[in-house]
Amino acid sequence: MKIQLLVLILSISVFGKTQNDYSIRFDGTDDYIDFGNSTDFDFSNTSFTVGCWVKIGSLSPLPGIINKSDTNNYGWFLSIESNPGNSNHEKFRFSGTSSNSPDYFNVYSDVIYSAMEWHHVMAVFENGTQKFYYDGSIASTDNWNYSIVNTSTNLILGKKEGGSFLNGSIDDLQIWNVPLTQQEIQQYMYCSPIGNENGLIGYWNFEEGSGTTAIDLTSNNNGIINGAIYTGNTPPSSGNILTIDTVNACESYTWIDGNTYIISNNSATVIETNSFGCDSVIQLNLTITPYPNTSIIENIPSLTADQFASGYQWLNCNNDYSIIIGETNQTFTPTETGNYAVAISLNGCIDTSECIPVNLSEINDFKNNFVGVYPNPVSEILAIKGLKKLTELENIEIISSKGNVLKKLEEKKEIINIKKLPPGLYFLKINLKTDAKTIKFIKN
Ligand SMILES: [Ca+2]
Ligand SMILES: [Ca+2]
Repeated sequence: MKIQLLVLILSISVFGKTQNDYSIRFDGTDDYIDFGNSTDFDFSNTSFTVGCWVKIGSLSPLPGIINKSDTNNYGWFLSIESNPGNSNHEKFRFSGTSSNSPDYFNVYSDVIYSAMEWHHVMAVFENGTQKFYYDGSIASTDNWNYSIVNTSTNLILGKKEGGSFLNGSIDDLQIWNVPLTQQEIQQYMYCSPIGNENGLIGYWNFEEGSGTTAIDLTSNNNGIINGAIYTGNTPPSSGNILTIDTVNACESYTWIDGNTYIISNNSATVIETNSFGCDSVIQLNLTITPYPNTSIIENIPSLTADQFASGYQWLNCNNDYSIIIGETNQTFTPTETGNYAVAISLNGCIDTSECIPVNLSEINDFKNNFVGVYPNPVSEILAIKGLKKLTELENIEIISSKGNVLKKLEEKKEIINIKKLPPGLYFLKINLKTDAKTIKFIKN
């Protein structure tokens, strides 16, 4: 019977991280994130949607947020309007500019911003229709039928080209090359995208927590962080809703989907509802390592593990599988009769062999059985003591002092008549299958 003594699971990740842990904070002096000058962000007259969660620390000076326009304001940008005396002063603004006349559009949030609050700003451009959504509600629209000028300016978060730096925090920056509906905007406001949604061409959730790379979860355009820092102050969005559950297991693993996997798997997914009521995808990344072979080669009294492995520990089955101190080699030779097993460690997985009985009392070696001759010197009858216990006996030889074999006995004969031998020195050689013993005697 094989007893599974030790089962080691290498490591199991702690998953369930469906919270939003970080946003990115800009100091209002010189911090920004540069996403480069990708044509992904040139829309001309094709539809797109852009926005983020934003929390402004100070409205003075009035900052840019996300910008793809040049110093002449050609291109598009999301900022806060700075125009004292204008009814839109200190409201969020989304603008695009063309070389045609009328040469720009503006859409605004409907309320003047109150500092130090998280708000969700999302703007949609369609040729002929532009909309500004503030906290998921439509705030204003414009109708403009021209193409936005494509600029060679890099896409920058945290400042307006030629304008002011942002003093505040940003999270869940998204750019889509499709016009999102209000329902979709409300959905992605709380339930963050994963990054593989159709039409999503840039999504940065700022969950790195450290470093100078803002990873684009659409894999298109990572940003280089210049001075901005991660903070734990986050908006009420779900953050990461794709969680990779990395598991290393031995032999097999039963996952939360109820399936027992016996080979590695990196595609299984389950969908759970997280604390925001959002569908949270958990994807398995499982590596299965087989247990080592635990067969034992029996060469009684020695036992040898068949498997070449990184570790061995021999165990005493008769004593509750206690460790036999110091017996950590591939081969083990017990000094007592008993039942023995070995725990074998390979690639981080440990398995234990079945117990092998070793009965030393049945072992016919000279180490465990006294064999001698008497009387010595002898005149006529030579008796061999202990011969009966040797079950592996091959033969018994009487050898002269010059090395000649004078007599060879194939049977287990305890009494030998040596009356005919001339007086002198002789040797009695007892040959076992794997051992031999020579005893000197004198014939009178
Ligand atoms: Ca975040
Ligand atoms: Ca700085």
